[in-house]
Amino acid sequence: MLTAETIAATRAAVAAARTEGKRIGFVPTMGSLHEGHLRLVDEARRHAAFVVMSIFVNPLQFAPTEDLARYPRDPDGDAAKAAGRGVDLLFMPGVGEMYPREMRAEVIPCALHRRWEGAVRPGHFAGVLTVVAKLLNIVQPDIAVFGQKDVQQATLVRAMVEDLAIPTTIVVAPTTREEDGLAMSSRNSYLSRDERRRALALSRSLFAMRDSFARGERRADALLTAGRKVLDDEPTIAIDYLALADGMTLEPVETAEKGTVAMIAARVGKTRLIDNLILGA
Ligand code: PAJ
Repeated sequence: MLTAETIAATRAAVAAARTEGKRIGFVPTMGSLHEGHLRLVDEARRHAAFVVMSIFVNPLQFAPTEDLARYPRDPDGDAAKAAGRGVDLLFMPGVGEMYPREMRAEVIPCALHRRWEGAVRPGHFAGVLTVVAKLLNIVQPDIAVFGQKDVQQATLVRAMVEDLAIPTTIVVAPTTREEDGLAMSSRNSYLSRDERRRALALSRSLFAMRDSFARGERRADALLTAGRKVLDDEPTIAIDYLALADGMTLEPVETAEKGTVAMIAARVGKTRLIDNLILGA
């Protein structure tokens, strides 16, 4: 595996792969890699002969009150995992390489950024889209893979790529879960044993909604009641939202159909977790 810390070295390595006629696949991450990230690499490999991964904890997408300083970091472990999974080029820039000065231009997300995660984390998606646009410009991949786990992020990235005519195809890969259903997340490492157990209420509430949908329920309020019933058993977690949204626009729906997304965000202790499921998938 090649590694690069600069934009210039990354561009040179990608250019060399292109000269060999290889398609370029890209998986952007913030590191602290888990199986969910590595399956995105597998997905990129299905589309591309040269797979680039980036690891960059992007300060632009963290509010001053958020967990930037304590975000888990494991550069050596990550490099070993990326190499083991067949990443061809690992781009690990420092903050000074990505943001050598205050930014003079940023990406403004569409109105969708005001809902769900954006409502709780103002400025978050502007920071995400700005860094993703910059990374896509550095790597210039044919395809880039994002996780369904962050459905609003994936939806906004798709919209940006379409609206700004960025010549990269966005692929969204399914959420990887622990055996007991908990969606994998770098932030799971913050959870104590007891919090880890309580966090299962998130996926369980989504599974309850999925089961109710499978039994034929289509009314959003009834499906949400089924989800909330599970959460009522775990009153120590603080729900930010539990919602049913259109799979394309992420606007709330009153009637669910195949492709509707059930979404949840909640705080377990100090840790904020999100999860979602596509109904009927
Ligand atoms: P990060 O949280 O490290 O996630 C990197 C990618 O992995 C994202 O596309 C995310 O949706 C995906 N991912 C995380 N957990 C997953 C899981 N359990 N199953 C499937 N995919 C999963 O998301 C970011 O970083 C950043 O916002 C980034 C896009 C890199 C921009 O800074």
